[in-house]
Amino acid sequence: MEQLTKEQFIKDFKAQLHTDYLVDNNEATAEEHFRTLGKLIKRYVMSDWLRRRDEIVKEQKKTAYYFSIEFLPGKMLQTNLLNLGIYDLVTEALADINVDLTVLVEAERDMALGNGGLGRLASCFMDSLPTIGAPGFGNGIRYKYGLFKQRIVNGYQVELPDAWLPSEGSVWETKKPHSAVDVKIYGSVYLAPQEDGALKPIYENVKTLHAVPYDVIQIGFNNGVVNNLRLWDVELPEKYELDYQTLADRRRVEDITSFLYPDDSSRDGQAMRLIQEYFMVSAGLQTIVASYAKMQLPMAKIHEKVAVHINDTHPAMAVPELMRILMDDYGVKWDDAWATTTQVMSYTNHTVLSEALEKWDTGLFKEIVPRIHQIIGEIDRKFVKEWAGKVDTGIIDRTRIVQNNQIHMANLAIIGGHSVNGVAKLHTELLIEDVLKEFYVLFPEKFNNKTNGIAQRRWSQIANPGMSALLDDLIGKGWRSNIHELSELEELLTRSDVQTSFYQVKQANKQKLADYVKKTLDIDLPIDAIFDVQVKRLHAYKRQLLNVMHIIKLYQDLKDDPGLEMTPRVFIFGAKAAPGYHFAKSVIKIINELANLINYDTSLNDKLKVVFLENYNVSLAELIVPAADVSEQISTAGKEASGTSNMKFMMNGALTLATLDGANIEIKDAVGEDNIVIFGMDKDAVYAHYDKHDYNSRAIYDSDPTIKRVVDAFIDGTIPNTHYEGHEIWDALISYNDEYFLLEDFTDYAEKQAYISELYQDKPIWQAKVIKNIANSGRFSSDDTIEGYAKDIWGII
Ligand code: B1H
Repeated sequence: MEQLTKEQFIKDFKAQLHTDYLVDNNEATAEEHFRTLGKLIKRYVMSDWLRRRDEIVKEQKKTAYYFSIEFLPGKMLQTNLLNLGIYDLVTEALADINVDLTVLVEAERDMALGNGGLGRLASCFMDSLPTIGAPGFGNGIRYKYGLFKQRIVNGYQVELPDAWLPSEGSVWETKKPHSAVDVKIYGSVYLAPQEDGALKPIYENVKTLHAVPYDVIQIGFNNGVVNNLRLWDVELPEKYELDYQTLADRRRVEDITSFLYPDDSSRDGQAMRLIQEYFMVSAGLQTIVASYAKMQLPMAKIHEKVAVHINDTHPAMAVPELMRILMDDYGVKWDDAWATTTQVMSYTNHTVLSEALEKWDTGLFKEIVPRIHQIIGEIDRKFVKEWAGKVDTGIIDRTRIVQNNQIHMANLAIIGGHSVNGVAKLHTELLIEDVLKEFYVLFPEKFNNKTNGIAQRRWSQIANPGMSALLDDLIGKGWRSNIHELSELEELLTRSDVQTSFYQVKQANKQKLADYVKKTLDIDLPIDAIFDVQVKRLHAYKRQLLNVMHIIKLYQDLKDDPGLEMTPRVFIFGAKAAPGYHFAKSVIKIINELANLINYDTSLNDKLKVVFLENYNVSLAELIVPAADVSEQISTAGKEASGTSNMKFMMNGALTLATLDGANIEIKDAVGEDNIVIFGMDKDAVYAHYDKHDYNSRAIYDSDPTIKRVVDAFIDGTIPNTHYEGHEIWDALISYNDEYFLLEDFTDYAEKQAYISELYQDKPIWQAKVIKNIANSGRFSSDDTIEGYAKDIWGII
């Protein structure tokens, strides 16, 4: 954008307010101020945006399209101001006319079109792609309702719809009706032989959906590059309105883009989800192929200009859909279409949990996407034929796409692409050695690792202005554009004035969070206590319950001996449970009742507090992460593919208490063993139990009185109002043999927690470790991660 002055900005801002709302600055609401600023930002970047588009077309740049059923940007105002380089200017200009930027920031609704880490990662990539100047665009769904809003009522989770989208639409998007495409579902299809011998698909009784794109600006950091996140909405095509005569018919169509499915990591196949997946894939690919066609290059070489990334299996229908478009719409022969399709496609796996590997009944495919069903059948048949006689038939049986009348989406994505990556070193190893080992026999060259990263600007400069100002003082401002300069802190680890400054910043951030807790929950948090935080989706494998067991132990210790010397602790939780995930909801109830028990027990002398923050989301994370002293990353080893909050906490100077799982291992490698606290079984120990079938939680329970007492607290009335939930949990731990090995890891966990309490007392040592973590967090920048994708997988830079 062109050079902007404060005066010009104020003029623009007031004029925009007049145009849109017919109000003067002093009459406008925060919402009106926010939208006005958003519109101005869009106006300021418009020339960059158009130039970017023209440049890609003119230079015929190879472009990557990141297909994801989830994007979780949170709020965009601050990021956009920062990346445009006008954050300070706008803050000051607004202050001059008595407008407080922080109030405008609050007025923006979180865009929560994702469940958790997977969607947030996609949004970090959307920030990093333009920042490294790469032509990389997002492709997803414009859900009218994001992830549900969580309320806690009597300790229970209640889910409310998240109507995030104002009736005027999001201020960051631009509707593009002229770029709409039609997507066909249902009906039947048969292949009619043509005179030239080719087979032409003839469709009957199909339903046509009108897919309308909304383009959301993605601004690069200080480089004039603006990319695009394309989100698709469904409309009724006027041309086909006779297909949808009743209100109910119409509602069913509108429902396609109405909400995000809230089940992080597993779900059984609902038809609507399959339609969502196909809708987004088909609309995206039709557009991409049409714009390639304009280049007048051979269709069979589309891989030279286009890369499509399949983020988890949800967009895996991209493989057969590209085949369909190339063959049916552009007359490309199967073999040529297949050769180019496999070069276009690449896939990221995000989980090893077997329940999360998507499978669909063939019947549903046949009904909803009959042509895709046919093409998948053919891909499968050719795959089996190609490998027959070359490898063990068992391998073919287990790697083929169609098995027992089910379509295995991961198999489709792997067979139909040229790259498969995991999201942390350990995770990729596990894919190769275990989960996908038979694919590794067939296609070793496809496998590679891309450890996740985070958009560091949001998680440092925006979320933690106090720390950022301190960093400017200590090492200059260079770190703001080159995060690796944080390593200059290595020289300062033991300087006591520096330690004190970081401590003061942390205390101020803790006070800010404490103020929020006071306001929302009316609980007083002592900020000299250790703020010990576990925020993430609620899932048994993430082991929030292990954290709870430790809190129960501390509570019991303090009740036994009220005079016990103990570093005060505040345990902070934030977690949404999938609405149908019974066990997870019971854990939430337990945490809330335990919090009630502990927070109002004056005999504990404020040594222990427990807080469950409702509706954990990106914005809340930006408040919580900078205030944490301890980052709980305690999943059963081998289960958490990567984790990304672990990186955010590290960058904000929390010490990580972790199992050797996911990216925790790489954090350990970055800071060294002395600057992270590791406990529990590693992946080999976990796998040894699987191999030998020798885990016995009851034996541990029977032989360890401390553990027995903690586990029994779930059923002996210690925690009020949890009769039902307590028994459910006791049963999971004892009767059902503790699937995630909490009991085995408990003792080490509690010991390492005691060690942390001791460590915190020694400020110089603690602070040196804190600074060491910040100094080494630069390697988890998503700018670097995405550069790896762009070079190694997509070949776009
Ligand atoms: C991750 C999911 C996921 N892995 C299915 N898998 C979903 C799977 O709605 N669905 O159907 C939703 C989400 N999410 C997470 O991805 C991993 O658990 C994290 O460890 C990882 O950091 C994150 C990003 O790679």
